[in-house]
Amino acid sequence: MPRYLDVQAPESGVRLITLQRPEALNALCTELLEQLAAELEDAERDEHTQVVVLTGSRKAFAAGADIREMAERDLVGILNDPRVAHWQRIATFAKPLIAAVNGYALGGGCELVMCSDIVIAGEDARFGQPEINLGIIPGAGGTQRLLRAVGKPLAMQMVLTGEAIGARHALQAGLVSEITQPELTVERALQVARSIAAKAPLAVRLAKEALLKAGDIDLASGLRFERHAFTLLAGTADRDEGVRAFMEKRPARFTGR
Ligand code: DAK
Repeated sequence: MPRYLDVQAPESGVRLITLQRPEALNALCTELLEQLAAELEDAERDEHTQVVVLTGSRKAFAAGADIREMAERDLVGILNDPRVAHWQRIATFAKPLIAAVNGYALGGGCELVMCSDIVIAGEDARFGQPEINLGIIPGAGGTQRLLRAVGKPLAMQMVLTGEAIGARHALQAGLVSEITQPELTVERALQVARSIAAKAPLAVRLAKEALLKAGDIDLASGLRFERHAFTLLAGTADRDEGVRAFMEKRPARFTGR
């Protein structure tokens, strides 16, 4: 099976995953999704990895599911689709995931962006859910996460027309967190990753979990979760170290305990 990912560790605590299927604009074939899910699981188990940066090429972050592969699947194939499990594993990655996006992020590519926690986009990035042009709808969370991210009118417009939006519009709508020059996208994402990787790992993990709950559950339950997580962190060595480092006017040295 070809390897569709390039994996580097350019900074301490940071894993950089680059999608590499240029001949199909990083279309997300089953093998690529399987490799990505496995890589994220490995990163989650690895105590030296605190943050993952995910990127594609200058032309495409990912142009969606592999349409050629879709053409070969009948209804039974769709019911037993292994991609459902791969997407589930990707969407539940517990450590921070930063997408560095240039070019096309369409269909499953846009859904991959929305599974990420922080999105740094090049000025030329394009985000869209064009599935309607193929007679289908988004299948990896596109209707649900897009509406939560950008609100009803824009989500409806994007999903029902299939038309993509540019990086500035995506920033204004809340789909991305920051825009850079295209050649600086990965560098900026790594800078953000480095900053997060220097924090207390348990606090980072629980902060991500608490923030994601805000989109899923009612306010009272979310506040309860926050209180429990806050109390739990109060008993960690890293909390003692963080407070002590502040008093001693020095950088904290967190150990993940
Ligand atoms: N799949 C397969 N090949 C693709 C592809 C794709 N999505 N996108 C591009 N390619 C291939 C092209 O076929 C072409 O290959 P050759 O013909 O050279 O062999 C090569 O990449 C270069 O593409 P173009 O020649 O088309 O390049 P252009 O610059 O002219 O156009 C484009 C770029 C991105 C506008 C265009 O390629 C395009 O419209 N691509 C399709 C975009 C699209 O419709 N994406 C949505 C796919 S549906 C599921 C979860 C998720 C999904 C489904 C199920 N489950 C959990 C069950 C998601 C569905 C989708 O994403």
